[in-house]
Amino acid sequence: MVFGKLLAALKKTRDVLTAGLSRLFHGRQLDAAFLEDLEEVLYNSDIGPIGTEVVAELTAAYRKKEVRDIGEVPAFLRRQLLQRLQGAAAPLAKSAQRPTVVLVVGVNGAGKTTSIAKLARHLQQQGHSVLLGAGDTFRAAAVEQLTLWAGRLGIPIVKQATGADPAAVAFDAVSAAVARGVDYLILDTAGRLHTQKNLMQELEKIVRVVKKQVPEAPHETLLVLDATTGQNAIRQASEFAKSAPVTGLILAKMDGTAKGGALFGIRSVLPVPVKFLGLGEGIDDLEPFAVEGYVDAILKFDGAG
Ligand SMILES: Nc1nc2c(ncn2[C@@H]2O[C@H](COP(=O)(O)OP(=O)(O)OP(=O)(O)O)[C@@H](O)[C@H]2O)c(=O)[nH]1
Ligand SMILES: [Mg+2]
Repeated sequence: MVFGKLLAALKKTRDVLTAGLSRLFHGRQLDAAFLEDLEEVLYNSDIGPIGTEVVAELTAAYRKKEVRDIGEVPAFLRRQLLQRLQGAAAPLAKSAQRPTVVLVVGVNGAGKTTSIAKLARHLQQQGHSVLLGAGDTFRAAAVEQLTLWAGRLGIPIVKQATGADPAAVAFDAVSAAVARGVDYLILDTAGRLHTQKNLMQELEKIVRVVKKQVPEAPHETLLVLDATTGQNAIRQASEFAKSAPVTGLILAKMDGTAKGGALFGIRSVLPVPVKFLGLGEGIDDLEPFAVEGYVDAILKFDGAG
């Protein structure tokens, strides 16, 4: 019931979008006034500027009489959203040579460590061996948190004391991953340093050190964004896009937020694939992103048609 979980997790996002749409469709016909109202509903849902674009497309199609009836609108919207997410899904990289190094970045509290645990579990279930690197040496208890997850999953972890140089941890972790021949090394990082600039410099240093042993690593740099923060997540995406070579996104906390539509805005500032969605705090609450599943989960509604 993979789809069932996604559908349940995205309920709030779907509700804001579909409640407005259902009201709008009731007893209306396709005309200029309807199009205006539709734009407003879409704009107020967190899909933002994409809504305006989609309505412009619909207006053009309406003028050309390609779309005549209000009953055709839901399918039109669905097609438009799917189109805008073309190429948005991609599987996690898998290097031909072990290990595949996955660096996980993001601001504090975004959901990095939890997502790492879930990702480790996901990879484990696919039959891969995994090693974790506790690169968040900044926050006390960060190493403990990851160690706890590693213990539960029975996955080895490379760590040093709080305050250690994260690049040194990364170096050790890559050495261990190479020596043990693990399939995946997942590196945690700190979300907060004294300044955002320091954070970015530290990430650059980690990348340099990782490359000393595995030149093509990290094979993935995944940015974890907290979906509940909506516009803030979009700002973070554009900040990280400037400094770190992000290869993919994990949108955490998609459950319990009405702002799951922020995914569109996030990808408009950082057009990299969405690799996973976080759907809860449990170890199994991570799903590979799939465009159709996502669009259907936010747009499934019982309006006209
Ligand atoms: N509901 C929900 N909560 C989540 C999800 N992912 C993470 N969380 C919660 O978000 C909080 C922060 O998660 P962490 O994984 O510690 O975040 P972090 O980015 O590692 O934070 P720092 O280590 O402080 O930088 C925790 O309470 C998690 O349980 C998710 O997909 N859904
Ligand atoms: Mg953490």
